Formats: sequence, C-alpha cells, structure tokens
Amino acid sequence: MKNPSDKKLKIDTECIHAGSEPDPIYGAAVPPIFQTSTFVFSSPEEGAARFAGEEAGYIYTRMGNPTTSALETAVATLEGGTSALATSSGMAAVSTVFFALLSAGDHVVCSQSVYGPSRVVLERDFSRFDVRASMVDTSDLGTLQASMTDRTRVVFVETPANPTLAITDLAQAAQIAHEAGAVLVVDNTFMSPILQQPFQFGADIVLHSVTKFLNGHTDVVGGILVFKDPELMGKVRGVLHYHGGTMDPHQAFLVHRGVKTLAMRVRKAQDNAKALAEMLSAHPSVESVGYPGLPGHPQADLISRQMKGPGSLISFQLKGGLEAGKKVLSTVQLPALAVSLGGVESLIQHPASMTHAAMKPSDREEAGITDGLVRLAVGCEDAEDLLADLRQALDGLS
Ligand code: LCS
Repeated sequence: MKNPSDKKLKIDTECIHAGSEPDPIYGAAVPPIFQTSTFVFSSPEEGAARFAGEEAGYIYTRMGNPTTSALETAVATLEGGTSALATSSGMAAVSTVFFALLSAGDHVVCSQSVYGPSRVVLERDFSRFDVRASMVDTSDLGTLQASMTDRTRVVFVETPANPTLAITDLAQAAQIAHEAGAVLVVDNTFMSPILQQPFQFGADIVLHSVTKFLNGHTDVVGGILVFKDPELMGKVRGVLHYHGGTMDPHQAFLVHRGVKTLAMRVRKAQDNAKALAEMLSAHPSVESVGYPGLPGHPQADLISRQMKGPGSLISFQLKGGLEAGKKVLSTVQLPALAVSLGGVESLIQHPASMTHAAMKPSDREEAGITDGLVRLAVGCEDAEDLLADLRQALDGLS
C-alpha cells in the first residue's frame, strides 16, 4: 500500500488497504482468489530451493497461498504484529498454539471463563498427553500469580471473557507470564483490533476466531494467530503446516473482504450495545447486566487503559432466572436464537445449555456462567428497532 506520509496510518485506513496490493499480473484492485492446491515449479532446482527455504515462493496451499497471505498481512498490520497464520477455524488456532507450545509435563494457566471448547481441548485432550491445566480467574491477578508453576509454559487469557465479560489486566498478565518464562496468548475475538491491541500490553500471540468480527457477516468459519516474534511464529507455523488446520483461499478472500468494513461495523454495533445495556440495566425484570460500558463498573480504570471501547457483547441475568431467560429467547424477534457473535445481525443465546454446555456444571458455576445468564451479541441493525424489540420481550415477563 502507498503511504501518503511518513506517519503511521490510522486503523480505519489500514482496515481498507492493509494486505490489498494490486495484483501484479493483471492489476486487479482486489487480491484474487488463488483457488489452487499446488504451485508449479519452473525447474527441479526451484522446487528443491523452495522446500529448503532458500527461495521465497509458494509450494502447496496447506503451507501458504497468496490469497491467505494477503489476509494475514492485513490482520498482522491491524494488530501491530509482524506476521500472522490464518487457520481453518478459531479452534484450529487454539489447538495449534497448544500443540506448538506444550509438551508432556508442562502446565498451562487459562482463564476459567473462556469459550467452552478452548477449555475442553485442554482439560479433556491435552490432559491425555500429561499437560496440566489450571482454569483460574485471571481477572484476579493474585490468583493468576499463585497459579504459576515452574512448568507453566503458556498463559491463555480471554478478555473480555466469553460469556461473563470478565476483564483481565493484560499488562500485568504479561509480566506474570514472562517472569515465569511463559508465553502470553490473548484471545482478542470479543474486541477485535479496533478496540484492543494486546501487543501494546506485552502479549506474545494474539488469537482470533475470525468467524466473528473480522469476517463480520456470519458466513465463514475461520481463525488467525498473530505474532511479533518471528522465531515464535516459525515454531507455530511448523506445527500448523504439518497438522493441517490451514485456511482455504476462498475462506481467506471472504474474511479479507469483511475486514475492510471492520471499524465501521464494530463502532455501530458498540453504539447499539451501549443503548441496549442502559435499557436493560434500568428494566425492572433484569437482575444484573454484565457490560464493560456501564457506569460504576468495578474495573473502569483498567477498561479505559486497555480497551478503546466496551464492545457489543452483553450478558444479563433476569430476575425470573432460567425460565424468564427462555421466554425472552423465544419472544425477541430481531436477534436470531443462535450461537456466534460479531456479525452484522444480532444473535441471542443461552451459554449454560449452548456454547458452554460441554463444561461441568460445577466449573460453570465457579466461572460465573449461571443457568439464568443470557448472552446478547448486538449487531448493526437500527438501535431503535433493537430497543423496541428487546423491551417488548422483557415487558412480556411481568
Ligand atoms: N475464541 C472465542 C472467544 C470464541 O468465542 C470462539 C467461538 C472461538 C475462539 C472458536 O472459534 P471458531 O472455531 O468457532 O471459529 N465462539 C462461539 C460462540 O461464542 N458462539 O458460537 C461460537
């Protein structure tokens, strides 16, 4: 991309231009979809040199593809990293990182409130390879510090956490991880780089389910890992390319298209969420609202230091508990009753029986994922329409 000045470009500009070099062959303004599984070598020597890493160039799409590279450049730029690896899903990103960084006898500390399967991968699968995991409240730094051992290799943090929206102090978590010689991996899915850039606070790897805000249109599943340190990237890349959780070029093309409108979508959904959270917190049928943008939040200082905005995820608890929650889920009209988040359309779901159903009930309780908790992923519809719809569903409870 041409930069008209020597100043760093603003993130809204980067969303539109990063990774979008005109195609060198035909000048296509948008990076084309290189829908090919393999790349032809001009000579046996060239093929050998590419395999030996002595010559740049593509080999085979599982190990890299120009369309996927364009997306990786874009997201690495937005996060302030130096490189990225796109994966077939967010969970492929999570499991690739664990495979790359953990060995038998190692220990990992993970936020207790995380997307359910990220936790299950550690507790159910990595435990079979003698990797121990401590699921702790990482928003409590004393607890995080006390959980570190001399075998802790990875600290995995989701902030705000899915679905409780608990906030972890990234700068402090990075310090605690680094003092113990561990790598800090931050799942930044709920914020996107528009609202939070974990590298600024010392993260080593930033992870996204691009299924969510980065793609933004509820039509692709994908993930990405972003790095600052080339050595760490090389270690993870080696695992990804052999284990095979790579992103397909068509997937990459769609996600890259979504990234161009990321800043606009994130801010519009956030404006809507602010209005809905205020309405919810004033409604007589609502017991509590978890939203980092509400006045009087106990971590307000940290939120203003670490996040550029509260985002568009709201979790709330109704006075009527689970039964009232089910009624709201079935009487709202605009938010679809579906898991996922970060798309232009609003979605509503019940974490205890859906996204976090695979967790043990006692673990859910400990993590604050109560049976009455409802998660609303606010989209980009008109705020008045969303407010009227949610209000009619809540009014129907009394
Ligand atoms: N990380 C976070 C924070 C997530 O919310 C999800 C999926 C993943 C990783 C995994 O990404 P995937 O493989 O689905 O692309 N979260 C979902 C959710 O809350 N509802 O449905 C999926």
